[in-house]
Amino acid sequence: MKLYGTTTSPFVRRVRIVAAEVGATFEMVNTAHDEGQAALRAVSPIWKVPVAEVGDRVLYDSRVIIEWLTTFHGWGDLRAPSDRWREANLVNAIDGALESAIELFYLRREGIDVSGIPFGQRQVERMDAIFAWLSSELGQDGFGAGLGLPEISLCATLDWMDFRETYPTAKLEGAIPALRAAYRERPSLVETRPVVS
Ligand SMILES: N[C@@H](CCC(=O)N[C@@H](CS)C(=O)NCC(=O)O)C(=O)O
Repeated sequence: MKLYGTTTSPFVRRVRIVAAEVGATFEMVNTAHDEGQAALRAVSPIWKVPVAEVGDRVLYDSRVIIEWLTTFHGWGDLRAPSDRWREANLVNAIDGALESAIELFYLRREGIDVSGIPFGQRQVERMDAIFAWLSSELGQDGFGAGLGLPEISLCATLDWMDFRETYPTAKLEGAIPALRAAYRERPSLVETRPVVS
């Protein structure tokens, strides 16, 4: 498999974590630089990462790539979803928070003071609301027993928020920091921590 992406993207990281967990190997095309970006644009009209190339098939979107990985490699030591609709809701909510943070990051990079505009405040309030709901969904075992896609997605989101300073995750209390602490040293998470490359 050829994986187009960066070593900072939280969506790419989900795929890298699942690949490590299920024992799938891939060759990475770094899209942070001009050459990789041109290669990405040649295979995807969406211009977002991750994108995977498997044989003559091209897969867009982290969820689709993860579905491909688990379909052809199994779930390894990961938790397969027992209630796929609930897990989809959890991942959708996590994506909602992450997309808000990414929008703020891009705007800030353009020099816009996001804290001073209603759009920026709405994103922060949305992230607060999502994390409050996720906290209420978390039990002693996470969202279920073992490491599943919602846990991977949430840990990757929070690590990226810290890395890019897009949301003050230190203010989160209770079940969310406990979940992070439980998986912080898992090899697949350690090996994929965000770094600029
Ligand atoms: N729904 C997509 C989201 C992917 C996404 O937003 N990727 C970001 C990087 S974290 C990106 O490539 N952004 C480039 C852009 O917006 O121009 C997925 O799950 O793969």
